Amino acid sequence: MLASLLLILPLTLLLLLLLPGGQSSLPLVINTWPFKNATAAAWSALQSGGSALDAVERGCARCQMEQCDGSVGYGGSPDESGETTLDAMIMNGDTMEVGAVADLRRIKNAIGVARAVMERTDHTLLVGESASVFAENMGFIAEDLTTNKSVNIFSQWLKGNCQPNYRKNVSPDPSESCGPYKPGATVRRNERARRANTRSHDTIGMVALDRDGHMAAGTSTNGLTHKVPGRVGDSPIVGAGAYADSSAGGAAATGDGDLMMRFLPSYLAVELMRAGADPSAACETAISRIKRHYSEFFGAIVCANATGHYGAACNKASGLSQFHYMVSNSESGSPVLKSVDCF
Ligand code: SD4
Repeated sequence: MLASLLLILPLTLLLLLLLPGGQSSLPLVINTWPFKNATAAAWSALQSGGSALDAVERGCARCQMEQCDGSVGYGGSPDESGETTLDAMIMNGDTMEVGAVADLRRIKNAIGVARAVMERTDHTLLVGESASVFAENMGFIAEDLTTNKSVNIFSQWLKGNCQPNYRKNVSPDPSESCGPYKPGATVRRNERARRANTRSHDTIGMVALDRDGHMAAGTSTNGLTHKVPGRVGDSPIVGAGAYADSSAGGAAATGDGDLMMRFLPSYLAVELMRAGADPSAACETAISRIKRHYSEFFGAIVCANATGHYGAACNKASGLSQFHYMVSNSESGSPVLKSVDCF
């Protein structure tokens, strides 16, 4: 701990001196989407002396409790069997420790369990039923994550012949029928149509920097509605959903995780900032890399460097022409809504 402090503090001071007028915009909280209360919770954690990790945990936990946009926390995005399952991750940018949970069942506080994985095990990622057992052992309460709303989404979907869904090359034809499915003929499909229901999804991804430049990042989501049970998205995957290195920067992504996780966009953005790219350019390059292969993908990313400068980028796709995100720093003193035009 002391060794990492000694390494990071001089670097932070040097970077601050290099800023115009020696101004620092630290501390900083930045998160995906207009989840203002989450930003406020993270900001107040920092203001009351909490660490960057505390800020990220509290910010994401606020969204979980408020069920931000129905896509964070309990009662949203029922899978093919009607169950809500959660993915979350938290990363310490000083020590590079990570805790994550995926396909977590029956526990509301996914980001809290992710932090417990980091602090109470030597592991990085726990999944599924075993992650829930771990959480219960660590004192998290097991409860049903189903709500009237999620039951309703699920029953409407069943009534509509399970449309849309994420199956392909199976029988019966998944574009017309519910399962159970078995392997079937290979069919070419329209990517845009297939991914139609990813567009209403708004994972929280957050990066926080305290006043001394200690950085953390994290995510929390209930994934994609009607996902195949067992599906894990980008959010709990290190370097995909989020990444933080206090000596370089932090990033957090949102969008179609099945595609985005193939490119580790958060890791890429941080490495670009390490090499000197400004946060907006780093975010744009991370998006461009995905766009090259999936021009219509739904996704966005927020980036912050070690001096508290930040940016964001998004892919222009149907339903996403502008991406909204939140920032709180020493200049604003409170959460401010920002937006960036997608390209
Ligand atoms: C996922 N990336 O599970 C999440 C969903 C999301 O905006 O962020 N949607 O794929």
